[in-house]
Amino acid sequence: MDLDAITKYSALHAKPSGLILQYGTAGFRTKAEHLDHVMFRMGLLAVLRSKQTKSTIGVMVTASHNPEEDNGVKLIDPLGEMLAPSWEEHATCLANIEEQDMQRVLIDIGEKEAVNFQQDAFVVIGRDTRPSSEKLSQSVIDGVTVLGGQFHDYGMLTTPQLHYMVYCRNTSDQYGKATIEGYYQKHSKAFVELTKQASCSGDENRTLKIDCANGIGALKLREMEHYFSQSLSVHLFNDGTKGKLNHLCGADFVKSHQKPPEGMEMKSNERCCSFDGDADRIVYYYQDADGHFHLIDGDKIATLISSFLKELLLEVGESLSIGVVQTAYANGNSTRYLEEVMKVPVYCTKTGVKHLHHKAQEFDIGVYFEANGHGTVLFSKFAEMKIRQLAKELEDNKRKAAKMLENIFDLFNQATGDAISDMLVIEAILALKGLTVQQWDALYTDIPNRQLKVKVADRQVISTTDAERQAVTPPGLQEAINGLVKKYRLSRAFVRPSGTEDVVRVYAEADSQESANSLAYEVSLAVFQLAGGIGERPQP
Ligand code: G16
Repeated sequence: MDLDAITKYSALHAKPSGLILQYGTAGFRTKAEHLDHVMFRMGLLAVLRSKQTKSTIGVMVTASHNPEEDNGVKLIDPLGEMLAPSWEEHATCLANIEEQDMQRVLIDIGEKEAVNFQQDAFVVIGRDTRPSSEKLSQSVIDGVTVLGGQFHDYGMLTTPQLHYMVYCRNTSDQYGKATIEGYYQKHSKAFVELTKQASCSGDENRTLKIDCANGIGALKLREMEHYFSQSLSVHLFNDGTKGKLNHLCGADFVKSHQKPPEGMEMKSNERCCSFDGDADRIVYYYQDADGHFHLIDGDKIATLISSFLKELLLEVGESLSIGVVQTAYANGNSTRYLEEVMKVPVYCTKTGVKHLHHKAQEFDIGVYFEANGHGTVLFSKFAEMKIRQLAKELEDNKRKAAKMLENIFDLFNQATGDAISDMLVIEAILALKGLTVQQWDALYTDIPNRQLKVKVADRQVISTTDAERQAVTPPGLQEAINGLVKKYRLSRAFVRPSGTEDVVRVYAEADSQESANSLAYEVSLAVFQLAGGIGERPQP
């Protein structure tokens, strides 16, 4: 390790004094102008992680659903997963130390993690379309090279595409080819194969309107669409040619405001969906003949997918275990439907794909989706082997079902939730089952709900337990929430500090939209009063 070079380069990526940042739900996120030093230091850390694991590590420069002015960075572990928790601690430590402590901390991490400094290191880098991303990804490259790491810069990619690249590279391309064409070909082939089996394929309904949040999803879909256009035609809106990233559009906007994005031409009963800024989330929706907006969120996506998988398993006569993983934001009626009607075990974890992903790995087939539309389906090695074997050995209808399972396995991104691959799976299932978006929506009715954000001086004063459903601190907050919840029928509410934005999130459900709105407002007020609210008081 050339300590002098590190000191010299580190000074070129100086940390603003007094700035403290935390590796949050999906890495570091804040205003882009505060992130240069963090990027450089994450380049250093990625090299250490790569040396330790003897694997390729990914560094993605994105702030996903956050406003365009923000940016962020996260590291991707060898199997395309989120960074291991002990390394998140190193990341936070490294991001916050002063320049003069840099050498000591790097050596400390090296010793604690038994890093062999002679080992080669390889890092792959991707970035979203934010104006700040190119320069920030250059700072990552500076960090990688000063520690002697090799790198490949993929340039602009969706976040799930970089996860895919990391996974491919560390499995010697067995999972797929670690190129953008490799990604397009693998997913499109599985999708086209699947939809060939649908009786209504080629019908004029196989058109989908997609709001791309003015982000990377538009660029990548344009490159990819000709690979699958024989089975689906996509009509892109908010493709970044005019509007601002995530502004009044995208999956986060649609889910939290429960209304259509701006810039989308919706006709009644047309199937539409929204990606977020880095294309790792998707929600569907439509407007009925009376002009009412209907949101089909991650919970309903999980329900559609798990019911289809169950049907296929029944058809092939195989009893692989299926589990569904949700978070506290899952609508109460989705959990009830999955457990009571579909008889699928459901588990609740803390917010953040990293938590859901690990729980989902406990099943042969683990379906995980956050209500905000972030999710995928994981297949165990045993399930993959079994499915491939059945697809070869079975006959007639059973073979057809096993083939579908095999294509679905190939279509789901096994590294992380992926809006493009999820969209193709959903479109295939709707085509295969001949379901309209309205029929899908009618599986169950959501309990009316509302999400709000509250600004507080320090959101870390709120700590939670029970998969974030109960507040432990500040004192009195949970009691206040309990008292408010009792005032409404079929109600539930919780609060938690966001790990991506400087806000406290409030979620409430109740028997009517008015009650859900009113409960969310009252809980917001309690947060404002008891947790040090700043700025404007919450308004009803
Ligand atoms: C990220 C995470 C998601 C999480 C979301 C909101 O999404 O990947 O798992 O649900 O942040 O997290 P929080 O409520 O802590 O702010 P994205 O799409 O922004 O990367």
